[in-house]
Amino acid sequence: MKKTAALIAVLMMTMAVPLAVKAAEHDHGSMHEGHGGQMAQAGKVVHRQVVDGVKVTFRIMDMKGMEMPKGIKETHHLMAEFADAKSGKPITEGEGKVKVVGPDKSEQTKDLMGMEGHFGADIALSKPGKYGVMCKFKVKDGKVRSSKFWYAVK
Ligand SMILES: [Cu+2]
Repeated sequence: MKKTAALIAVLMMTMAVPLAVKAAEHDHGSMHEGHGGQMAQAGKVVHRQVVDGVKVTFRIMDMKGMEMPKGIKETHHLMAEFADAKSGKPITEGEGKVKVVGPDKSEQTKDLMGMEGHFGADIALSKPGKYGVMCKFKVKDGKVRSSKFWYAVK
């Protein structure tokens, strides 16, 4: 009996570790509090593409009206979801970078952070016009893939 309790305690501890890591990843000083699956669905799909066997879906969510810390210039949340193009199975491990070129040619480069079911970054799309979004990402096979699209802000 005692042994079982100890085993459960160990199991709970090992389970708590990845959760703690996740929470830490989330804490990058932005709106990620309570940013779960529901919110991920709230973003509008702006680009979908299959790159070398990996399906990537980009969503952009306007953060207007959300509680943001003062002095933050980021206005939108960019989300990327990866899936195996053949099986449709989501790919939750990987890393990526995104570069956004604004209508005034200004550039911003952000790391995509692993979040619940997606990879995200906060970006500033504060001026109307066309933004070029370039994303480079690496999933478990180690191959670097890229995807780009245009996003217009009115
Ligand atoms: Cu996110």
